[in-house]
Formats: sequence, structure tokens, C-alpha cells
Amino acid sequence: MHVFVLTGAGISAESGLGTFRDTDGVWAKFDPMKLATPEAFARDPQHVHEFYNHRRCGLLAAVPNPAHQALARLERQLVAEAGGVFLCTQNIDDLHERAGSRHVHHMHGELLKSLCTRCGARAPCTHDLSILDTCASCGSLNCLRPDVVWFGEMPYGMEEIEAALEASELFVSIGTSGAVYPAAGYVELARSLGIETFEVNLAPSENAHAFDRALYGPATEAVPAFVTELLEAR
Ligand code: BJW
Ligand code: ZN
Repeated sequence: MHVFVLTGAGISAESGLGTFRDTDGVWAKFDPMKLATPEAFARDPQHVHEFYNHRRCGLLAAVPNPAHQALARLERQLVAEAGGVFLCTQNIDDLHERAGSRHVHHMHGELLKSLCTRCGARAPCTHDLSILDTCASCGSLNCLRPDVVWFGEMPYGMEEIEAALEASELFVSIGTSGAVYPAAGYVELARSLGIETFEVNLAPSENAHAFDRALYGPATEAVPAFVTELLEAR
């Protein structure tokens, strides 16, 4: 069986990483237009660096939770049976990898990487970034940014995502509000391809109507329950 899993901030909420659009979310405290656009970075790069430096520190202190671990278990089991999981995450954290998932597609980039705006090099980065940093690949000064996808930028690997979706038998959306495109459109794409759709979330998302089935509850409980049921039902 081939399963396409789309995850969002809700899966990492119980690891202590904030979601974006909940009442206590990141965008309730900070203006995304001043922090998560290429124009904001061009205007005030140090301000944007400080926002991501703070979140990088939070990520380094966080640990994966039972929901991340359950998806790693699903992947191991399906791979052993010649199937697999395409784990497409909107999250910029590395908690899926640390829980043991092998193939993770970060469509909105990775907080623990830097991106050089001059040469395009992407490099591991666990330290604070600043406008004074130099790119290790091309030697340019004042050119590194967090390797994250901001509003108005093209998410990573769109063709690979769509090919994986087309090859799957089940589409599962976990912990995402369905507010940000193109990810929010994948459930409709799956439906148009005749693929069964399943939502796991704390509460119904903006496109809850498009799912065939749903399970609502905190990810640490709902995702392990979903994985157990899926593996037992086959
Ligand atoms: C729990 C839980 C628990 C809580 N257990 N669950 C008008 C219409 C349509 C589209 C657009 C439009 N205007 C502009 C656009 C395009 C734009 C967009 O979609 N904007 C919308 C806001 C309208 N999209 C883009 O710009 C994207 N690029 C693009 O479209 O390129 C095409 C293109 C480019 C250029 C030219 C032409 C075409 C890029 C989007 C980039 C998003 N970037 C961010 C920031 C990344 C870096 C960072 O982290 O700072 O990505 S924004 C933010 O939102 C982040 C997330 O990945 C993304 C999605 O959020 P997510 O994960 O869904 O979180 P929440 O908070 O929204 O939801 C959490 C959910 O969890 C909730 O449902 C809770 O209930 C649940 N939950 N606790 C389980 N314990
Ligand atoms: Zn460079």
C-alpha cells in the first residue's frame, strides 16, 4: 500500500512548537508580512534572522512526540511489505526525521539549513544566522537566509509531490488548517484522482468537507490510533 501523508504544524504542537493560526499561534503574535516574505527579508534581514534564530533554538530543545513516532512505524511497516509512505511536511522542523522517518519531503524548507541567495547552496545550520555571515560555498558576505519557503515563493519539489500523490491509494492530512496553498489543494487533487482521503486533526480544518473520513483529537493520541487502525484493517 502506498500512502501519501501531508503534515502541518499541529503534529508538532505537543512537542512545544507553536502552530501558526491557532489563537495562541505564531501569526497571532507576529505579522507574517514582516517576517515570512522575501520583501520583508530584503527590507530588514536582521529582524527576520532574529525571529528564525529564536525558533531554531526552540526546535533544538524540542523532541519528537508519539504522533511523529507512529508515522515512522507506518513507514517501516509499509516498506517491509513493498509499499511505502510519501511524507510531505509543511513543517520546517526535523522531528519526523528524529522520530525515524526515512523519506521526508520538506515542501516549505528546513529551519536547520541555510540558503545562499547568491549561489543557491543549502547547508546544515544549527547556529544563529546574521547579516555578517559568509557563505562557505561561494565566500559571499551578507547573503545567507534561512532555507524556508516564504509567501510568494515556490514550495520545493512540486512535481515530485504531485507524482507521489498520483501513485498513492490513500491521502492523509494531519494537523494542518488547510489555509495555505498549494498544500491546501492536495485533498481536492486526491479526490479528483479517486484517492480516498482522511483527515486527522484537533478540529475540522477549513477543507474538512473534502475528506471521506476524519478522526479528531490531539495528534499524540489520534495519529497512533489512526496508524494502528490502518495497519490492522489491511
Ligand atoms: C492540532 C493540534 C494538536 C493544533 N494535534 N492538531 C489567495 C488564494 C489562494 C492562494 C493565495 C492567495 N494569496 C496568496 C496565495 C498563495 C499563498 C497562500 O496560500 N496564502 C494563503 C494564506 C491565502 N501561498 C504561497 O505563497 C506559497 N507559494 C505559492 O503559492 O507559490 C506559487 C507561486 C509563487 C510565485 C508566483 C506564482 C505562484 C508559499 C507558502 C509558504 C508558507 N510559508 C509558511 C512559513 C514557513 C516558514 C516558517 O515556519 O516561518 O509555512 S506560512 C505557515 O503556514 C508555514 C506552514 O507550513 C503553513 C501552513 O500552516 P499549518 O501547518 O497548516 O499550520 P496552522 O497553524 O495553519 O494549522 C495548524 C492546525 O493544527 C490547525 O488545524 C489546528 O487545529 C491543528 N492543531 N494543535 C492535532 N495538538
Ligand atoms: Zn553562496
